[in-house]
Amino acid sequence: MNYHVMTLFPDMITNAMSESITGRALKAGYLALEAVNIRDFADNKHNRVDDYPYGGGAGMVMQAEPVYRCYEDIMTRIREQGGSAAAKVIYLTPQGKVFDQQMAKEYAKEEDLIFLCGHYEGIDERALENIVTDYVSIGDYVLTGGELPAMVVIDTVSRLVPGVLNNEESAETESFSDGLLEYPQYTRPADYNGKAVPEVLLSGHHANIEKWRHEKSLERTRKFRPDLYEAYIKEHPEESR
Ligand code: 6GU
Repeated sequence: MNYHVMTLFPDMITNAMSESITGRALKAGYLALEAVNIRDFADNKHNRVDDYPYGGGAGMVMQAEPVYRCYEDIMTRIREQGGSAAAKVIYLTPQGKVFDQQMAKEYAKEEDLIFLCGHYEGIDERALENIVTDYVSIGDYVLTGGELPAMVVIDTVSRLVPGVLNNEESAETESFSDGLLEYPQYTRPADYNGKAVPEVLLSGHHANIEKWRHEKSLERTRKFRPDLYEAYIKEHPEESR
């Protein structure tokens, strides 16, 4: 998977992605990441990429031309490396479709993903019309820019890319893979300040442990995410109680 991020803050992206599991996968070559500074494509000697909004109003708007030239620069490299001329361009915006695990699964099939991070009051609509294929939000709240949302999408997609997780970290039994929240986990000591680990987990009886974990998943999902619980029960009516 090759990620290309258009941003005014490239260090924010490369620094965060170089840590932990994504950092390991970048080093091992399962992932590649370039953060391209939109400011490098400014057409004036002050490297300004924003201007006042037509029609007035608060804040500044990112200009179309530097964004478009940055995109062309990235597409040239993708073509040189034999990538798809139809690479998706994901614009991070609170106006977008709310990101979920299903969207991550679809993105993980792509060879290249291009992210466009806005700042100020937004980006000139004409640049968006020309290049953006997907408008994506990460939830109903407002952030200062698209960098954190881009990293949320990249992190989520990355753990679905083959090779990124090892067997122990494997994606399979975790929250949302079957539409339920994860069951509680425990490690040593067996007694922590008078709080004991549930007996069944010490029993070595694997069928009982699986049953207990599934019950805990159901219980939690019903309590904290009734929306997910209802959807799960629709698919598995025999588990209703
Ligand atoms: Cl994608 N961008 C910004 N600026 N704020 C957000 C968001 C995106 N998703 C939720 N809030």
